[in-house]
Amino acid sequence: MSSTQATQQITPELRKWIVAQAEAGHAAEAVLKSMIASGWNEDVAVDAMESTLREHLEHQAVQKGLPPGVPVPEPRLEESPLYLDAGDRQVCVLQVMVNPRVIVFGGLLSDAECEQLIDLAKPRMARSLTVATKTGGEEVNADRTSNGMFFQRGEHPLVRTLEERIALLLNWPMENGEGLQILHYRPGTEYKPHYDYFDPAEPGTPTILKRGGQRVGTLVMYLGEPDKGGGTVFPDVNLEVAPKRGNAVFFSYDRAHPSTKTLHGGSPVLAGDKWIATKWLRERRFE
Ligand code: PD2
Ligand code: ZN
Repeated sequence: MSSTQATQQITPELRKWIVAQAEAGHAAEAVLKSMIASGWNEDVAVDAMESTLREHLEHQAVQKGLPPGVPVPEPRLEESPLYLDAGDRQVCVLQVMVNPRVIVFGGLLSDAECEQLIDLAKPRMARSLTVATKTGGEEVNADRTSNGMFFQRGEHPLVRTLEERIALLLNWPMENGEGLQILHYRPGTEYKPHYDYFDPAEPGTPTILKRGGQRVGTLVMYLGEPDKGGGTVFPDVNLEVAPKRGNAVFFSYDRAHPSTKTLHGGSPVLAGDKWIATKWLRERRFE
């Protein structure tokens, strides 16, 4: 820390001033410039802006009756790297969106890993179940016409390798992840738009949350690409992610609420077969 940083304190008055500037519609860049012009150290100013506006947004959300936000998985993107170190692999950052928090990765898995995962899953595929929030059990869901299976965490060396890679990439403990789920979509099948967090209003949700808390993030990895259709869509922001083999889409949600804009679905597959692996991340250790 430089001597200026050590001596410049972020006072309550400064925080109030930052909020007032934002509410008056001044762009963050302009506010930062004027802070630096009046003698604030740039790092202190950036820090003050970020923390003040984050706290302000959180305060407003809770005042509006939203559940409080919780920490979520977040890759280390501060310096806008083209590649992220995921231990045994450098993963490309293809696209980044702030709200909703959506990140598209390239080359998370090799073609051989995708094929091996499909081969391991094939003998165990059954019509996909979703968690039944009414009861806390599992049920066949008409909105999800794919076939699927779950791997236990760490059940195979490849599964373990991927889990370690994902934990490093997303900066989130491996123990907080559910077991990998594999889904197979044939032509005509889809996964209608939904939220991945458990609906707090459903009676079965408290039981589900005892095991690891809420889901706070989803990583959908594309293992087998269809010829047409099958993109992952985010209807609130009109975003569609192409289901390219080896690539993945990550999104996080810090509260179980539509304000996260994480409504998403798997578009109908029009030709060919689509295979994905989904990793859901929980707040806490999932055992
Ligand atoms: O297959 C997809 O693209 C998709 C879409 C929505 C997967 C999931 N949700 C999921 O596994 O949660
Ligand atoms: Zn989903």
